[in-house]
Amino acid sequence: MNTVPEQAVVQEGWERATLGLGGNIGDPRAAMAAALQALDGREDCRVIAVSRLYRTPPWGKIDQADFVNSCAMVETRLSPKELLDLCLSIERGMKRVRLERWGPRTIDIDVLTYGAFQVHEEGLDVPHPRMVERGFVLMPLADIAPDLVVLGKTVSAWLSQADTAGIEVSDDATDWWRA
Ligand code: PH2
Ligand code: MG
Ligand code: MG
Repeated sequence: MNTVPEQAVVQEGWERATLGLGGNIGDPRAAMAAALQALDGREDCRVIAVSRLYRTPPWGKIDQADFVNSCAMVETRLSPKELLDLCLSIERGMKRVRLERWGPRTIDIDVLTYGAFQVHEEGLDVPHPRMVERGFVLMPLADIAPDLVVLGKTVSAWLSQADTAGIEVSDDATDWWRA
């Protein structure tokens, strides 16, 4: 597993953020791989860890196809808002189709955490307010950041209380996103 060593220090001016990725239309694995490559190809953002791939039952609106989900850790010089805007522009560039809230989509990239910061702005809530109750976020996030503290508890502590029924690892590799 490519858990990031806790002692690893982030460079001055950079922050470590986590992202949740998912989709259930088309080829979500290819879409997520392309998104991570786009992030990693920038000089202001690098991907430092990626989880395994998970197949997850739909949450919130259950009459839709299973999702593929993953999480990634990045180091970035972008602000939280700039990172969100970048993720949204990558989604748009991949012609994201999203029909309704919590409904089917080709790709979704959410900013889960940004350093230890709490950000509450128009269109941006970090930590992502629902991440600690979602198995499809916590399981992949625990692959890469089990000891990350989110809203007062570690990711593994949140995971131990979460409903993970039906969630399966669909690819054990962590380099699935590389070309
Ligand atoms: N995303 C949603 C709503 N429901 N369910 C699963 N399993 N995975 C997701 O990524 C997901 C969801 C809204 O972003
Ligand atoms: Mg989402
Ligand atoms: Mg989103």
